[in-house]
Amino acid sequence: MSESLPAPAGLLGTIGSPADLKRLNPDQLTVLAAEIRDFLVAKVSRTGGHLGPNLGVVEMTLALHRVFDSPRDRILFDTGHQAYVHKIVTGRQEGFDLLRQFGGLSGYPNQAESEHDLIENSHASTGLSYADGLAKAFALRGEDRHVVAVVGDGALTGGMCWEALNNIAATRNKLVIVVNDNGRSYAPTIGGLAEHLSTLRLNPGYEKVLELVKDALGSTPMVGRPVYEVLHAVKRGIKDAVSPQPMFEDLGLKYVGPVDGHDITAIESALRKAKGFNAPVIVHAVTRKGYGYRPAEDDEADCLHGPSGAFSIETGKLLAAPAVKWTHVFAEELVTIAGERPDVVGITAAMAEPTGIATLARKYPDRAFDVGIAEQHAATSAAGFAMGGLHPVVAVYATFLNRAFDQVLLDVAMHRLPVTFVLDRAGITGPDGPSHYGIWDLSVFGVVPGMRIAAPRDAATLREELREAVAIEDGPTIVRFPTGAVPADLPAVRRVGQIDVLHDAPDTDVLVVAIGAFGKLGMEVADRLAEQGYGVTVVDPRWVRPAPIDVIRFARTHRLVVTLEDGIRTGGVGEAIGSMLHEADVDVPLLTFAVPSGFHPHGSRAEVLATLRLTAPDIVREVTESLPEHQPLA
Ligand SMILES: Cc1ncc(C[n+]2csc(CCOP(=O)(O)OP(=O)(O)O)c2C)c(N)n1
Repeated sequence: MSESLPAPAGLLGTIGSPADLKRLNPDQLTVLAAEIRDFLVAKVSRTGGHLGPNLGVVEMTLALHRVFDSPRDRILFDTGHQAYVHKIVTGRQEGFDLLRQFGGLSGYPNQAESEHDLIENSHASTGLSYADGLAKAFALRGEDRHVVAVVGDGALTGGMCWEALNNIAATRNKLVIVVNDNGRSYAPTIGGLAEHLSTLRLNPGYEKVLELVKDALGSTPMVGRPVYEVLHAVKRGIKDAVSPQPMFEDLGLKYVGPVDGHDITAIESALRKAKGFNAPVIVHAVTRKGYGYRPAEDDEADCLHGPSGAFSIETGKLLAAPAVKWTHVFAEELVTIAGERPDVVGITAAMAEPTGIATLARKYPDRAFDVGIAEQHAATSAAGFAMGGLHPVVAVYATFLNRAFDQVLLDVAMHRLPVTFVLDRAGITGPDGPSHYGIWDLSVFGVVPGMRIAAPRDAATLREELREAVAIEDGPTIVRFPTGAVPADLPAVRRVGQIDVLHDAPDTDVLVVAIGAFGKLGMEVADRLAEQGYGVTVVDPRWVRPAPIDVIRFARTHRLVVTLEDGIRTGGVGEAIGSMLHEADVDVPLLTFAVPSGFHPHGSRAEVLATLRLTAPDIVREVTESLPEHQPLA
């Protein structure tokens, strides 16, 4: 936890709410923007957090709060990682000392923090759908309020945005969509849309031509028709004449831009124009990620998108010594496997560096595919790769595969296709909070017929289980592991069937089934129980779905079975083991330690696990309470 910095002086110290912004003149706004950048760099350099995206939206956010009347008008942030400036001008400057820390300010909009916040979900490409529904609700209720959605060019690569635009185009609601176009997701945004936006960026006179085209064609009020027209190129002849393609106009949406998102007067006037239109409008703002802070602007990889902890203000480099992370182990092993297996390809959804697919891309550029923020497409295109004779490895954060459940179930598993999903950041991840926790995968994907899920406990088992996964050719696999530094290897004393025995005991009181990275926790529990005289066996099933059948024979010789998993209890591995034991008529009591169902607040991983009582002392207490006397089995 960082000790607090002095309260901001200067103009920033006088800004307690959006009303205070409305009193400032253009010169003062320029000074304020500079102060906000200094504030952001100073605070985030102590706590870590989303820096580059917020440095890029300073002027835009000031303009939004001057032109619109929040919270009466609703300002929505797609993804929400770029809402720090919004927090700063809505009375939350003091909270930044504890940004993303336990009990402190959330890294995303949060309704409990402020009446100015609405969307708490940090998954991308949802903002326009919320905005469409909200604007329709205001219209139906007769409320004269604007809805404003800020969406990045990266988020626009997600299909939901296009479903939303298709619907929004058919309305006449007061909805302003601000496209924050910095040309980047983490890395430069990829794909046809990105190329199209960059052409627009370079053609400031282009909008006038589009106006004429639109007036000539009239609007298209029917849901579905605008996209139909784009897809079927009804307007192709005209479109070709005014190249580049009038993408947004073809959807039937008013378009303003491109406007320089760092020119406060220009962005403000574009927003006022959009507000006055009283129907859906797209304002295309061109910004620079990391603007005004040299180390972020110069950072080719991701413009200091989200430093994970404290960093040097001078250099932008993290202060903590670099550690070998789970992601690195996966990335290196994937490259080795790809060297042996020309059929193995990698897929990432806009997160090449954070998931390690970038390492594969550097070695085998033709075999690594970034599909944009499009996890559903990633899954079904992986099915296509597999149908075409390859073995795709789709690397995503555990939390983001949830939205591709149907694709994994029916497009991949029903066809028994060899696709390996690698779920990074599984379990309780920490500072990003509830919508980034990867705690649902074991339950959600556990119900997929034919799905096999491995949960490695260390670097050695990650390498081994990844190899086993890509060797499976008759159905999909998941390999899931947590965030952060990979722990020291925890070697098995022996292997029984698929199961690794981590600790054998002469007496057989308690069988601890430790899933994945909870192997270390299982050993701590065993040590503490052994100190109290209990005989404890610790096993790691390695493959947890389908339920690990070899656990049955261990369970028969113990008085209590304890399962430990970094995922939700409902439908989790512990419950599956319970059903399996029941069906096998093994009548041994079972204690399942797992994450309770719920949306748990942010903090460090250790702090959150402690509040959930997933620590060795808590587990030992419960175990001993349920086993008052410890006599070994006869
Ligand atoms: C469904 C989903 N997939 C991946 C992510 C991870 N992610 C967070 S921000 C981001 C890039 C967003 O780019 P953009 O919308 O252009 O915003 P910028 O950071 O450039 O301001 C990604 C991929 C996410 N939040 N949600």
